[in-house]
Amino acid sequence: MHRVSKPSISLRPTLLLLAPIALALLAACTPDNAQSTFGTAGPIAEDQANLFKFIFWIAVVVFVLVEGAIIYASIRYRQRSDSDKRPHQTHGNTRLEITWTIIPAIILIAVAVPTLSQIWGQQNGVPTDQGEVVGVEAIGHQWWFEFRYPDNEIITANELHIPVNRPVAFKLNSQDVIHSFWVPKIAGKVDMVPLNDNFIWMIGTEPGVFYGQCAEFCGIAHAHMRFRVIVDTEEDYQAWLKGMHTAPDAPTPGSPEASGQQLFAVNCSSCHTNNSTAPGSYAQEISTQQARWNGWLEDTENASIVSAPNLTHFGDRLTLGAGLKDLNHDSLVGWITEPSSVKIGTRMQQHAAVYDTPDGRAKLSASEISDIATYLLSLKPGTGAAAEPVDDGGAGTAIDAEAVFITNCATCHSTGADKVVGPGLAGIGERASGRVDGMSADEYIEQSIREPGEFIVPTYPAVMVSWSKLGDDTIDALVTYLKTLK
Ligand code: HEC
Ligand code: HEC
Ligand SMILES: [Cu+2]
Repeated sequence: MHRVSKPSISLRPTLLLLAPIALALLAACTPDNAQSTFGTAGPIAEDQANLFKFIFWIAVVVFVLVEGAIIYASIRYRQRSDSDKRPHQTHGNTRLEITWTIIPAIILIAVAVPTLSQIWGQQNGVPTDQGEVVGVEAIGHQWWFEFRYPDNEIITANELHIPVNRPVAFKLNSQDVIHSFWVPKIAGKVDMVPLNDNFIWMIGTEPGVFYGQCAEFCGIAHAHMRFRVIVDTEEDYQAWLKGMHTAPDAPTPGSPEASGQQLFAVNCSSCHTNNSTAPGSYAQEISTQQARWNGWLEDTENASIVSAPNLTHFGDRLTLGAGLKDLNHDSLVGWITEPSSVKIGTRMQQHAAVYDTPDGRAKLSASEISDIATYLLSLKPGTGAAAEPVDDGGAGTAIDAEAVFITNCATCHSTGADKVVGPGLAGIGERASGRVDGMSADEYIEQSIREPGEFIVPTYPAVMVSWSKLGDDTIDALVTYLKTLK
């Protein structure tokens, strides 16, 4: 025994230091942790956790037997004194070799059977015998997630509502990046790949808020993009669906919300839709999102428009910046003031005209930013007391074309010469008649509003969508108003 050397002293502090680190890392595995795969809340995650445990215990038995044999042999047959001779050396023992080939083969088969049957089961498509299936299209973006409910005509971002105990069938794809879609406690993971649809289904069996996570390194903001899956009771889910089709109450004139609404229309609505509650707005948002994306693709460096999260009923959300921060007035003010200080690599600050300043901070005063935040937080399903203030200009009453312009157009057009997303509209009355052969100024301006795709002003992106929904009277008033811009 006197030959056994003790571990050198210097190892001990290292071990002492490593122990708490290892413990801290292991603590991340407790079932309570938001992203632990052990505290499961859905059948797929549960099957996967059970399979893991099954394989783990087989591995433990193999480990104990093999390591035990090694330790036993090295103690039992160690060299005890200088006079000990080397034991007799043997080579080749058919019976032993067959044994230790067959045993691992049996173990591997035992592991393969449940693994393969689970993979098959989950690939087999969404179960149709467990309640009405909810269809969701999840789309990856740099650096956030878009969720579309085609059957309910709802678009939202970064927070997904699903009903408890009903299967949800996801179609996964991506715009410009490869993410891996993963909800650790419920199901996962499948890649979201551009130009390619992948599928996954899941069932949430407990109401609550669950973390989603991109599980594949995708770029600079990989660590800063999460999403939430909110598993609702059937009642809450139906209320959510209904709420997403209920417009918010109009802000009281003169309130911070009203000022925020105006500022949002001018500075933010080129990229963010925040009123997709009316019938038809689902299809409109999909084509608008596509137009924003085309606009960005045309000039990825200098584009002043890019596809962005839909902010309808943003005040009902729990988080900000793709699950990065809890949503409240402070965090929202921080985001609007300087998005990149919250999230590295975000395209919002890179591309929005409102951050086109020497120091990159918003061209907005602190009180303006606070008003926008107050307004966004006020966006919730309304009590139905007041109608949506936008768009119709109030049939019957005199139409305030300037107000219609500020609400719907100013986010992309200045009334002077400056380019924002589209051309500055000063002088449009004069140049309009020369744009298209045989078209009068009025005809051209009206066409620009109703069918902007018919003539694209050279060097500009084709991001403008049709505004026919404003109605004939409002469009007439807009044409008259635009011709006054000098
Ligand atoms: C050039 C397009 C663009 C403009 C203009 C723009 N944004 Fe954004 N915004 C984005 C993009 C892209 C994201 C997603 C950022 C991310 O998560 O990486 C975003 C994210 C957000 C979010 C977080 C959304 C969520 O689901 O968590 C809020 C809130 C927001 N923007 C508010 C505003 C406000 C307020 C303005 C106007 C002052 C504005 N944005 C102007 C592109 C834009
Ligand atoms: C999402 C940004 C965006 C919005 C919102 C938008 N436009 Fe445009 N608009 C553009 C762009 C970009 C162009 C130039 C490319 C083209 O011809 O489509 C343009 C072109 C035009 C033109 C032709 C200008 C010229 O010099 O020939 C007119 C007129 C016009 N828009 C009016 C409007 C009106 C009125 C509204 C509101 C009802 C509006 N736009 C809303 C982006 C937008
Ligand atoms: Cu990712």
